[in-house]
Amino acid sequence: MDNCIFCKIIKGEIPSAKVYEDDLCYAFKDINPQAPVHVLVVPKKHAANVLELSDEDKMLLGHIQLVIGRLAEELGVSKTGFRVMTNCGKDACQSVAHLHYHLLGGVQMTEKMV
Ligand code: DGP
Repeated sequence: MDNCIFCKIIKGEIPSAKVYEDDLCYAFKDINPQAPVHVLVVPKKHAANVLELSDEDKMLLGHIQLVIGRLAEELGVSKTGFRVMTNCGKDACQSVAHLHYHLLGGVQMTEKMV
């Protein structure tokens, strides 16, 4: 998508601190980290959020889950714990309209999620 920040990051048109890349997804450090480990994992295919996904994306989504698990191990938070979240829409404060999963770890979080 032409005016999507994350599409531009994936294409290398905007610089990012890349953590991982394969044919289907791209992972990079969040510009405004909220934890010692704060990585965004995004599909290369543009979708605004989970509401734009369909049956044909099942394999992609499973793949992303596996990548997130592997990254948690590589980034050293798999034993201590980590949180994976995706914001969708206004009430969740989604600020970038390209589906992305926050991988957060390296700190003791609270039980509260909102
Ligand atoms: P969300 O609120 O769930 O839409 O999160 C969007 C995240 O994207 C937010 O934590 C900041 C991050 N972000 C926005 N623009 C950029 C950017 O240009 N580079 C990087 N690395 N992260 C960005």
